[in-house]
Amino acid sequence: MRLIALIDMDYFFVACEELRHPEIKSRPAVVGSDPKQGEGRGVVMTANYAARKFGLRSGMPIYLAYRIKKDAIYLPVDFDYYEEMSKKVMALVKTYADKFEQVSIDEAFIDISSRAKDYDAALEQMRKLKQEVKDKIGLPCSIGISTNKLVAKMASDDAKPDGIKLVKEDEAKEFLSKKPVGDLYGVGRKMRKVLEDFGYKSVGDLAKANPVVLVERFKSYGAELYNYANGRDESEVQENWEVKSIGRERTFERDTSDRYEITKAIREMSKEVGEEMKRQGFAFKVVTIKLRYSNFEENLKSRSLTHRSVDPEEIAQVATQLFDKYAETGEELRKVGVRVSNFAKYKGQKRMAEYA
Ligand code: DCP
Ligand code: CA
Ligand code: CA
Repeated sequence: MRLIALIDMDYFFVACEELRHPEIKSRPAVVGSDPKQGEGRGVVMTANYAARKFGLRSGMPIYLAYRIKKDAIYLPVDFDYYEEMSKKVMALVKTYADKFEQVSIDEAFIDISSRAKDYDAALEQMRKLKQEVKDKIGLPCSIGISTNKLVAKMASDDAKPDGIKLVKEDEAKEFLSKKPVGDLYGVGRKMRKVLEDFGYKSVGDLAKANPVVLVERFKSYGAELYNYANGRDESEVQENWEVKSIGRERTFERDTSDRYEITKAIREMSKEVGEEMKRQGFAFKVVTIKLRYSNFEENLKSRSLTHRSVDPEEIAQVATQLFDKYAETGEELRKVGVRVSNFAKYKGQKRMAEYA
């Protein structure tokens, strides 16, 4: 029997902040952009559970959060620190794994089949892991355990916060069936609406649907939906997690502040990067632009997508947006660069492989 667990850190960025600022514990706290007294742009990256009680959520405009809860604690984002904590957590998680696949900064799948001979053993090991993460690192996490990745992931959502949930193979279908269709792994907001309009309100509705109809409506995605709704997922925990990057840089013949010329260069480089990425069969999650000014000052700006993408067009889009957002108007540029990073091996038509 396969046994797979998904470890996901609870309210990760704020939990990291609580660790170094214990005084904010138990108070509503948010990591995100500066709310600037309700005038701030940007969003809430995450909120602790005390803040979630007031409706504060990841992705919510920061000014809105501020209107709802002025006296919450608003903290700026410190990625380097969260990365450092993430590395510590992942190193520990790895020691419990036959196979280890990190899928985002705060989340990893592990295959524990050869170490845990049955459900009880799996539970016991994961309890120990959870305790160790708490004792050695000081952070709370939630763990889902099942016989495949899909159900392990959804079990971990159920276990939140600070819990463990085991869903046995013969319980998986029942476990999933009551969930709203939007909770099914890989179903985003748009897809949820489409599915609901077709009358599939719960995962159970999808599981009972005629697969032929689903494939007619949604092509290969329909088949995947049907399998997922029925708790079936054969995909393996992918050990060969690679982090690498592909980039291009261009130095202008003469320093320029001409937006047209610069974005044209960005688009061309994005296209090249996209082609190279395709050739290598990878997907990216982070787009970075490099701006070097006439005075040789250099500026790197990145954006992380919420999903992994293989779309070259998206590189150009994000890179141009970054340029428009961060380039100082009128400043002349000597050089501009585009880079994509944070790859996972791209396995064919895997539209639902958006774990992060
Ligand atoms: N994050 C982000 N942008 C988002 C969502 C999340 O930058 N739209 C960041 C902040 C989170 C971290 O990624 O702390 C992990 O995201 P999760 O979705 O796992 O959410 P949390 O860990 O914050 O909360 P939960 O306890 O629900 O897992
Ligand atoms: Ca999390
Ligand atoms: Ca996560």
